[in-house]
Amino acid sequence: MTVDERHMQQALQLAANGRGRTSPNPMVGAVITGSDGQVVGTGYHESAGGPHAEIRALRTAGEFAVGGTLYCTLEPCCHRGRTGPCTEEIVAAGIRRVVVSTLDPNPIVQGSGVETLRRHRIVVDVGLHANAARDLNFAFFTWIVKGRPFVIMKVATSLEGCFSRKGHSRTKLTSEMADSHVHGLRAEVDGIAVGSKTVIVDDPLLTARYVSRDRPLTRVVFDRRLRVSPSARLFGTRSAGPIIVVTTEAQCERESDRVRQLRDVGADIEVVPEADDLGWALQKLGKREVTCLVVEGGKSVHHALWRDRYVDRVQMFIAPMRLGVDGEQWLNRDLVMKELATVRVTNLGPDVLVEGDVHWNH
Ligand code: AOF
Ligand code: ZN
Repeated sequence: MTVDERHMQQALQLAANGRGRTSPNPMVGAVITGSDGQVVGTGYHESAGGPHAEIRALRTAGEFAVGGTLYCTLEPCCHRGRTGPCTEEIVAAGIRRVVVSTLDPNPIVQGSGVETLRRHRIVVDVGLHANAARDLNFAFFTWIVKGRPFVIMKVATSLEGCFSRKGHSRTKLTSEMADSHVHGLRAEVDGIAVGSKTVIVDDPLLTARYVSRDRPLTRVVFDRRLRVSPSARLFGTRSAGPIIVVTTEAQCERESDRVRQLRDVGADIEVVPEADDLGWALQKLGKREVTCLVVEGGKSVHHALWRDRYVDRVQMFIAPMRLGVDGEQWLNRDLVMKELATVRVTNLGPDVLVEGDVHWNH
């Protein structure tokens, strides 16, 4: 490993300290070496609104940054957002060289951070460990470019690909170990979505349990026909974060009483057109700064998201049991598998998690 690679590796590790806390901002890490090559400063972005990674690293380095090199997992920004432009401070600190892992796809940055640094005669190298830097921020990269959240389609199935027993409420398939993994995943995303049938049949809480999470979790119910009841347990969890019911304009007019009752129990109603309702819903969630959404079912929501190519990642938990003739099939698992570009398999006690990114969105 070269010296540059080693320092960028450290910057990537630092960036990951912000996991689950930086949204809607990316995770970013920075390392500064002084003119003698020794590490003199480190930092990472802790939360949106707080100082950027570079600024924190510059603060720890102080005057030792003069003549030094900055390693940064994302192109330094040159705009004024919640905080000021990093490029100005890098220049003012006397940094001589900047090694950037990947450009910032934010349309207001997108290469101009690098240009600004070069205009000030700072040597800039781009592309070291770029894939790792992009993997770290898959959600941010999708959201900032497409305006919609990164969509994870999550399902638990039996060996033969069934997700529940026909006509039964709540079929328990996975083990406790898989369940705690799911709650860990919920701690990192911005939102969880389900279809109205899942709320009616399973009456889930949709909260992140057994893990620490200190920011709100947005819960979304896709409910074109406004069937969800204001007495669903979900509406008792308003303190965990917003609860958004997505429905159509026509249904809102027809069911004005239901709309009022849902608002009374704390739901936000998002109205979308009939055509491409999911696409509109995702854009509206994007505007609410939901950068990563896990869709936990049911089958019809999964089917529609898959058909319209909004799924970015698939997570299939497979339990070692068969439901036989009683079982209700999920989507065609073989067809879904064929579209996955990268597949990872993890053992979770008796269950297996098969996870992959869908090639058409990558
Ligand atoms: C960096 N370093 O650590 C981060 C960056 O509202 P602001 O001022 O925090 O700016 C947010 C944008 O800045 C965000 O959309 C992304 O483009 C970039 N994030 N940039 O140089 C950092 N977190
Ligand atoms: Zn910045």
